Amino acid sequence: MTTLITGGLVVSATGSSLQDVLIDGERIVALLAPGSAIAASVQPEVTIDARGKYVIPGGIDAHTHMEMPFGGTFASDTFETGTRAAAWGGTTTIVDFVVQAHGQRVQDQVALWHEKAGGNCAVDYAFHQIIGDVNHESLKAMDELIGEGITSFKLFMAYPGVFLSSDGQILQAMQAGAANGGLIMMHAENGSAIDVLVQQALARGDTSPYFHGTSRPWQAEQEATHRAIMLADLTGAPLYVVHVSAKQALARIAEARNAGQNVFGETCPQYLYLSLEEQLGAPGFEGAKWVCSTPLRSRAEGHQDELWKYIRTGDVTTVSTDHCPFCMKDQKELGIGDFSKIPNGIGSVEHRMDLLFQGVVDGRISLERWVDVCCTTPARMFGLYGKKGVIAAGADADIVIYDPSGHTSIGVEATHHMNMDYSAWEGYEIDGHVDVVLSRGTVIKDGTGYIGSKSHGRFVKRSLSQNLI
Ligand code: DUC
Ligand code: ZN
Ligand code: ZN
Repeated sequence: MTTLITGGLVVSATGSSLQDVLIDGERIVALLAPGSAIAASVQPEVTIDARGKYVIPGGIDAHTHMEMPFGGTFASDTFETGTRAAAWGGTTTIVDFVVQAHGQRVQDQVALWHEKAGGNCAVDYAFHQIIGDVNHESLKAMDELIGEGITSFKLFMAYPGVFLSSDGQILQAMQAGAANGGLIMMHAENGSAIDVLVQQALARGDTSPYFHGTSRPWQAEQEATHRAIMLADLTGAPLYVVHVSAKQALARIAEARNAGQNVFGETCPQYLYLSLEEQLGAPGFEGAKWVCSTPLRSRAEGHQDELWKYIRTGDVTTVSTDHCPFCMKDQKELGIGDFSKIPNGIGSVEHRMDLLFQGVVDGRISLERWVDVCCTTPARMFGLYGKKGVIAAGADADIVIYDPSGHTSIGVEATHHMNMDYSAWEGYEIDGHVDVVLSRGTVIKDGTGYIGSKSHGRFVKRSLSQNLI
């Protein structure tokens, strides 16, 4: 089947131009100058009119947790519901985290994740590996996983007793990464200090969701970020710091990058738009909707504006969602009277492309930077580039036709397709709209809605990062 997307403005990370995009089967085969003799000679089976719209690579959300076990419950989106929501929102690849906790075998967990995702995904998917128990066997598994297309490994400096690695364990895992080329991803918060602050807050009777934020202060994030950077420097491992929310942590990342170190920062839409005061501080138990870690930061301290700035400077390398949704009923409610029992996470996989496009409309980032942080650099960062993240001959035809004159109202009733009983983004109005979404040449969302299938998405083996300095 051949498809020609005509008349759209093709936006890449480096520039924008009017081009027709020719697709044959699952791949892009050519970009054609509109009105040229060659373009006129093409007789596609399907033509999609993209005049007045942007034609961009499908979004890559490099940080999701479908069905993640957390705090005695599971993230409420399955691979089926979560990837369908991703498709609605113009994300055509997710990279989800296989979880290895203490006492578990890495390879057993990888098999479990393949079982959960296989045959259930609306869009293509890949995996990172969480190493929650660094030991001889899991270090050996890191080498094996590189050959299986799982080329990045997340470690935790938070959650003592569950996922936290000691500095010695981090050092060992980084040495393994430096040797095998894998990318070390870090949840950088000082978990031991935070645990004491949490216990002290609860003892004072400060039990509401707001105190989740105040017991995870920016100092705990900056300190851990600094420690991770130093250990990476010591071992020569590249380092990707996930879900950075504190401006001070990003300043440290920027400093390491300026010194030439292979250090990268990721942030998420919630840290760009939402705050400690407005969301976590909402009346009663409402703030539980926004309990995630790292936490939302104070607007008075100006973290949000600084994070946008770091997207412009390039020190924020990618914007992912850390999609880890929980319903209020029976899930977030586990923490009524004790914020430390609220499952951590926010659902945004459906809204990332729109929320970041609003940053373009608001003059915070350029059109090209939008595509760069949401599509192209995630592909390069995680060994998907060429196949994903770019509109070029030979690439998978993962394409979003985005309407800058359209409108998207976000909310549970309005547009939401994630398996959640609330929206962290209720009432957000976006000056743009995901019109048509193609995954490997197949239209999976059009003006009528989602028209894909759960058997469409395939596991993508990733190569080593293509984005090191
Ligand atoms: N942070 C979250 O908010 N949820 C899942 C895990 C994490 O690190
Ligand atoms: Zn994390
Ligand atoms: Zn996460």
